[in-house]
Amino acid sequence: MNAQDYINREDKYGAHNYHPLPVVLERGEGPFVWDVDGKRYFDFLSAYSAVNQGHCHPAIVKALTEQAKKLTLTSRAFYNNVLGEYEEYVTKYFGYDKVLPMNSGAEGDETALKLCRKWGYKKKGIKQDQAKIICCEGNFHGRTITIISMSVDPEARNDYGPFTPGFIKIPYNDIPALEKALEDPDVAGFLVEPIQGEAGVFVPDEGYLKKAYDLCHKKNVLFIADEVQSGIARTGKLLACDHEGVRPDILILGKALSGGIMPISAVLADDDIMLTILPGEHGSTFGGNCLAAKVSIAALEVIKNEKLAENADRLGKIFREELKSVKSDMIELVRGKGLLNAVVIKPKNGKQAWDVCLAMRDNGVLAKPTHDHIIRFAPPLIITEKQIREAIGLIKETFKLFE
Ligand code: IF1
Repeated sequence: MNAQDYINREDKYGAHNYHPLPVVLERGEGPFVWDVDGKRYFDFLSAYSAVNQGHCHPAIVKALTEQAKKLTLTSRAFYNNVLGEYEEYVTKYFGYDKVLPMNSGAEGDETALKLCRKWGYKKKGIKQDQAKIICCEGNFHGRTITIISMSVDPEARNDYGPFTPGFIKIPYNDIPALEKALEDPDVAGFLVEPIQGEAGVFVPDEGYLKKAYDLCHKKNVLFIADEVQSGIARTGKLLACDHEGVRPDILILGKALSGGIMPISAVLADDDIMLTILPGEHGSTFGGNCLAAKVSIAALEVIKNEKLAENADRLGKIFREELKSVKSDMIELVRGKGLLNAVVIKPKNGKQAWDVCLAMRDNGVLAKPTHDHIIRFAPPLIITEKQIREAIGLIKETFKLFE
């Protein structure tokens, strides 16, 4: 089979809910992936920041395979000897009393919404079914019906109604709008991405998160951070909220919590909040499974041992500086934090971000456009300075082709 055969097969048997870049990958190692013809690429997507630790990190693969031979899943109907180890590890790692383990990021967000509502009724004293949660325009929190009820993106929402009520949508990066929304006494929480990913790596003004957090606290409203994409060293700190010294009341993690090896998400909170959910009131067959427990510990150890936050911070600065120096009238703007970056593309002679991504692919760098005119650049955080400089060279050459 050649590359086109693989593409045709997916096209024939798979639902058409994606429009992938035409490249067929079969192997990955560190910052690199190889296609079925043996061509090597720098991966500048990292599976949307799930592969922060690099592809097939040996320490994580080892944890996976060792545990896979012993016990993979017990369900939460029984105790096992590794879940508690993970729970202790992850709560101490992020500094919370308790963790609630789930699988996908969307499930993490759903869990946080349920937890917030529970707290609203049991602790804040909101009247039954009246709780509201503030969310931000331009958000991306996943694909479930409740989550897309928060979305303002027609592509994510069209023909999926009716939607879940109880959300107040305000503009992102807008403190006065938040202040106004917080006047409603039925508000239980404010859900926010510290950097908006899907919106095109939109970094809010400095101080936004801190001000938002303080306002929430004044009104006894939970500050809920979706760090599924921005968390776990991606932006140059363990959490993007750390840039402003904000400790979310509820923290949602996913993606890199497993290093991209399997779906693992988690919600972290202190007892006062987390213990409002009682046995039987929430759960998941696979959430907190034995395999995930061991994989996640290994994935988080890699982040610390290999100082990936520091690396992301240092190389991110180089990346932005280098891309800002490119003289191309297709580059409108370079923005981001750590190794979560985006280039806003000005179309030229009918050439769009998609065309740039195709040309980069030919040059050996994989990235994906978002919203037609933005390209996200997010390599695995284990990338070295030498490697990122080589990749930057390839990206620069690509832009030259459009001059
Ligand atoms: C897709 C974007 C990235 C997320 C945040 C929760 C989730 C995500 C902040 C849900 C997921 C994804 C999923 C992927 C595309 C993608 C994405 F372009 F849409 F915005 F990463 F940048 N919170 N993000 O970013 O996590 O349930 O998928 O595990 O195609 O849906 P999930």
